Amino acid sequence: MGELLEEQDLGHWRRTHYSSEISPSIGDNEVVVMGWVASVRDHGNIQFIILKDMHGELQITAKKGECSDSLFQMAKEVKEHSSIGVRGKVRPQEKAPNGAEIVPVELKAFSVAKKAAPFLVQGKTSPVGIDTRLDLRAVDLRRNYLGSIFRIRQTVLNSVREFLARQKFIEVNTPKMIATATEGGAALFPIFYYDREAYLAQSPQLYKEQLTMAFESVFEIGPIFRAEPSRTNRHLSEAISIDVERAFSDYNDVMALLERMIVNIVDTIKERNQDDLKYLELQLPAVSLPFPKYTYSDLIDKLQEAGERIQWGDDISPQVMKSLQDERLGGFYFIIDWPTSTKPFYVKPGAADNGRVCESFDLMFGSLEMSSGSTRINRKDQLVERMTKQGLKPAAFDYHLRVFDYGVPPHAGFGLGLERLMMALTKVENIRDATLYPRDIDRLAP
Ligand code: AMO
Repeated sequence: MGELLEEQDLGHWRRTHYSSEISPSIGDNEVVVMGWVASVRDHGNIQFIILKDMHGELQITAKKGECSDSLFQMAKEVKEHSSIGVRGKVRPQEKAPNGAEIVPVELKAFSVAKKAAPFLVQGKTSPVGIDTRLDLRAVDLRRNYLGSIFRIRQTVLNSVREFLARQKFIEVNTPKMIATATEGGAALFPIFYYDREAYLAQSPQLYKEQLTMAFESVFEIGPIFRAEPSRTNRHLSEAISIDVERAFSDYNDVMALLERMIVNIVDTIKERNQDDLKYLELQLPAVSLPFPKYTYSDLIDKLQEAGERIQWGDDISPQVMKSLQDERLGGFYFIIDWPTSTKPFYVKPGAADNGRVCESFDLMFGSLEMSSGSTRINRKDQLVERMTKQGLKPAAFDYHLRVFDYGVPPHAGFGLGLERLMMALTKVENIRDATLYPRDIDRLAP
């Protein structure tokens, strides 16, 4: 590192413009821009620095003779990923972002990159594997590719909140340290809770159901914890779930709500993330209402016809789904009416056939499960019966069962995995890239 590149404090410097606000129309006024060095190009007597900030990129052009010798030397030494500020003037430049470049008068290096990162900010694909990137995740997240992915994620979250707010839903937050399991199949993370054992919540299920008693329509966007010992590209130990629950509704009503919510998300991304879609060269999935619905029983028949050794009552794995060569199963579709035995205790069995099939659905995208939902049991005796059948001890759920003495409304809801939805929307192949700091069996840091 050269002596000129001494690190300096922010001091009185303040940004006057973001990269996106730099244009030839600024004229003769001096600007102050700040960000990170995305790339440096050395052309002998000219140094081009591409500076990246939260809104995009701009070009700094340091020409020998046009700027001071010391500034020119600094521009020569500054490395990619360094955090810098530049005071200078704007000059029209057709080839630069926004048709303008900055002619620097003063350059401040706030924090100099000590090492070359193993990946490039501007590279759409990475030369190194995901584990190397995750070890330096905050730096990895500066890559333009991930910037676009996470801006789209922000639109998804905004659009969900706006959509549900329009329908008068109340956003809630429920405890993440809990006393009992709710989702039969998924494993729990035990924790020490003072002198007792407790668990990290697998889902806000029982709380969101209870809250329909007071607020009718509730939703939560928050973490769910699943001890998933398998290493796959679609499981996280900590994921974000968009949980929705609505009183005086059944599973058909919430399926209709869910599909409209997805269409609204896709439309909102098209409207608000045009630059990101262009950069990613991304075509969002085609969505039209209503989404196709297949009953579980029909799918089992189809799978058996396709030669799969699957029985009625088995879960349908992504591997098995891949054997169906049906183009209608490429996008979003519902699998409805699952065997009651495959679903958790709170799911309402149907009226026919002694409740063999329950009022439940999975929303799929191709072979990837996006969401599960159902009509819920709202009568205490039925709930106790289902718990007992599944080998659970009703006494352990006393805190929950007790509210059923006070008029629990008929209700239904779903949980939609945010990262899974991001995989469907953005074609991210590994779920770890749809979350900032993934947690899995091998990773607890950063
Ligand atoms: P379920 O267990 O099917 O249902 O979870 C709902 C959705 O959450 C997402 N998801 C995950 N995403 C990433 N990694 C994981 N380990 C993981 N586990 C689940 C999936 C899944 O479809 N209480 C019910 C929902 C309800 O009925 O309201 C539930 O938790 O996208």
